[in-house]
Amino acid sequence: MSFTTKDVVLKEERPKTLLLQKHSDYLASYGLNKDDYEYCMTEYLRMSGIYWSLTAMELMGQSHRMPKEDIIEFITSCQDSESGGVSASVGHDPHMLYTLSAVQVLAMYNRIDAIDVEGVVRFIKAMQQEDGSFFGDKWGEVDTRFSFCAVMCLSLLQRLDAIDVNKAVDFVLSCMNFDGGFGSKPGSESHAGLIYCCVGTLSICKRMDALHADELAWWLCERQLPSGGLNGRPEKLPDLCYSWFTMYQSTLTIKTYTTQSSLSMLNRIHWVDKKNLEQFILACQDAETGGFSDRPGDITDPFHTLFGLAGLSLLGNPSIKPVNPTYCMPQETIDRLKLEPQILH
Ligand code: GRG
Ligand code: ZN
Repeated sequence: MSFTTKDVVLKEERPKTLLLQKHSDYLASYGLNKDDYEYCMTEYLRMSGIYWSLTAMELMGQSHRMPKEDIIEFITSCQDSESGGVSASVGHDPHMLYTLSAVQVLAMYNRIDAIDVEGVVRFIKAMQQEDGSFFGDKWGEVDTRFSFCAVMCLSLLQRLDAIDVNKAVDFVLSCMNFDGGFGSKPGSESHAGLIYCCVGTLSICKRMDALHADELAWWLCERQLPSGGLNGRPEKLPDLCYSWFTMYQSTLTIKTYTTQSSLSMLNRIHWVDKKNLEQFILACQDAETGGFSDRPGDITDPFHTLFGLAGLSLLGNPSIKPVNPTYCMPQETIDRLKLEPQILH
């Protein structure tokens, strides 16, 4: 019996430099033709699409190319006056994911006044359950993603006091696995995206002490494949977005290793090879259309474009503005709001 590693091979003719102008043009023209097939098919996540595009543009110093007033008006029209939640698009059901995206966008624009803040707080508060978990919407799906949406959104509104934070933390901790990672609910498999959500929740609630940093760092290091890319869980293909979701934990937890006593373990696994990861991210650019895709050669989209740029920012690329690892928003916005998510030193 043989074991094969699922991975990709980077071609010699791949993009090796950062094509900033191309990405700015790509995002500026995205959605200009409302009849585009892809644009129509993504209506159900429009609000998050605006967050991904605007954040990417902000990180490139290009947000003036986005239609600010139209975006703010769209957000206002997506708030449901009854529940207070925000939907992905006009006439859709309000949901935690889109409520967060709306608040993130308004926070970047410094225009929180454009929505009914008390309504948002009421919506999020109503989603919290007795065990501390959160529903995504009135239909009752529970997921640690929604815990993260709740605390991030309320912290941006300076209203964390509206929910039971201790219970929210307890629920997230009940989703921790033997490997130090986290899943979507108690007993669910560890996944890099959900680890980001759970560690992010602990970071905002200043409870990073509760992490099992040793086990977590080991699991995260093992996500890097020979191509330099990272997968979201064992035996899966690498995907650019996980460079963000995993790199994030690296900045929060693995730093501890390099400065403290567990160097021996790090030396065996060499956590993430930054040079290789950078090459993988750059290879996910499309030199013709602009934008980044999940893997080299695939079709680009705003989601992977944000995480490509944010990942390069975390790797220290000087032509991209610093990104906050917890909020995935420009550090300058987080500083303006005087937010101080916890980071392990
Ligand atoms: C503010 C950046 C930011 C995010 C808000 C929505 C959200 C909070 C985080 C999403 C985290 C995430 C990507 C979770 C992944 C969920 C999951 C279990 C995906 C599995 O999908 P598959 O099976 O992918 O298609 P893999 O790569 O595992 O094959
Ligand atoms: Zn992806």
